[in-house]
Amino acid sequence: MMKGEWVRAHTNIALIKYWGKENEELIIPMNNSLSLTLDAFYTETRVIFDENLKVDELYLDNTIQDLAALEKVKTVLNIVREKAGITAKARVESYNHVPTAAGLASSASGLAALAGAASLAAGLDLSEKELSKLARRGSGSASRSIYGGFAEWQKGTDDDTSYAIPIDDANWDIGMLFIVVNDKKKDVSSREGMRRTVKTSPFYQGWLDTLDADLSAIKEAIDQQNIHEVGAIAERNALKMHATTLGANPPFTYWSPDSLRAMESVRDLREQGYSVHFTMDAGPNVKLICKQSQLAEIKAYLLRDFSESQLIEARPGPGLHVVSEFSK
Ligand code: 2P0
Repeated sequence: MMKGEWVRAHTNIALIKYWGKENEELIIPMNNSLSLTLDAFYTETRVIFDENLKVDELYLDNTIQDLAALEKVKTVLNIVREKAGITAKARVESYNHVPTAAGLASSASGLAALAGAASLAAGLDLSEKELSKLARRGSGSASRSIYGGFAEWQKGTDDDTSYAIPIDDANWDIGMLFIVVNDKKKDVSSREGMRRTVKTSPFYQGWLDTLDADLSAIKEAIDQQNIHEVGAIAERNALKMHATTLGANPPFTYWSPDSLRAMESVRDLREQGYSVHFTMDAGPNVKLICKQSQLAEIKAYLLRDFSESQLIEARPGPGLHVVSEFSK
C-alpha cells in the first residue's frame, strides 16, 4: 500500500478562455489561455494505491462517486501508474472547499490536486511542468491551477509541449467577485459545448482570429498592473467565446436572465466610476474583475440586487502544495 499526502490545488478563472480542442484524447487546445488562480475555492485530495482494491474508487466529500465521475480521474491515475511502474488500484479521497453549494466546484482544482496527490502517492517527483501536463490530461483548465497568480497554458503541438507556465504572481490590487446565479436548466457540459462549437459554429474561426491580439494585450496590461485594461480585455474575450455558442448547431447559451441582470449591475458600477468588468464560463455565474481594495464597496453596492449568499469575494491564490494539516 502506498499512501500519499494531502495536496491542495486552488481553482482558476480564465481571463483569456480555453474553448476548443485540437486533440480530444490528449487535450491539446486550439488556443493558448490565461487565468488567475484564486484563494476562495480549492480542492484537497489524497491518494492511496492499494493492491487489495479491485477497482479505482473516488470519494468526493465522503460520498463514493459513480463511474462517470471517475472517467477523468482514471485518465490521470493510469498515466501515473504507467510512469511509476505500478499496477495497484487507487482510493482517491477528495474534498471541495467552496463557500456555498452553488455549482462552483471546479474540475480545474480537482484534477490539479489529483495530479499532485497521485504522483506523490506513487513516489514520483514531478516538476511543475510535468504536473501541469499530467493535470491537463484530466481536464484542460487544471493545467493552469499548478501555479498561483496568473498562468498561461501554452497550447503546444503535442503531449510534451502543451503545459502552463507562471506569468505573474498577482501580488497587486486585483480581485474577483462572484455573482452566483442559480439556474435550473440542464447544462451543456463544457466538454460537449466546446466540441459542438468547434464543429459547427461559423463564428469559431472569428474567435480564433482575435486570440493572439487579446493575449498579448492582456499580458502587457498585467505587466503594467492596469486593472481597467485587464478587465476590459477579459470581458471582450469572454463575450466573444459566448458568441460562438449561439452560432453552433444546435445553438446553446450558458446565460440566464440573472446573468444579464448581473452584467447590468457591472455597467451600473462602471457608471459609478468603479473599474469593474466581468467574465463568464460554461455556466450562468458572473465573475467580476476589480480592485481587491474595492471588493467590499462593490459587494455592498451589489447587495441592492443580489443576496449575501450569492456574492463571494476572491483574491489571488497560491499554486499546488502539500498540506500538512488537513483542514476538514
Ligand atoms: C476555461 N472553460 O478556460 C474555459 C472557459 C470553460 C469556459 O476550461 O474538457 O473542464 O476537461 O478539458 O477544463 C472548462 O473546461 O474542460 C474550461 P476539459 P474543462 O476555463
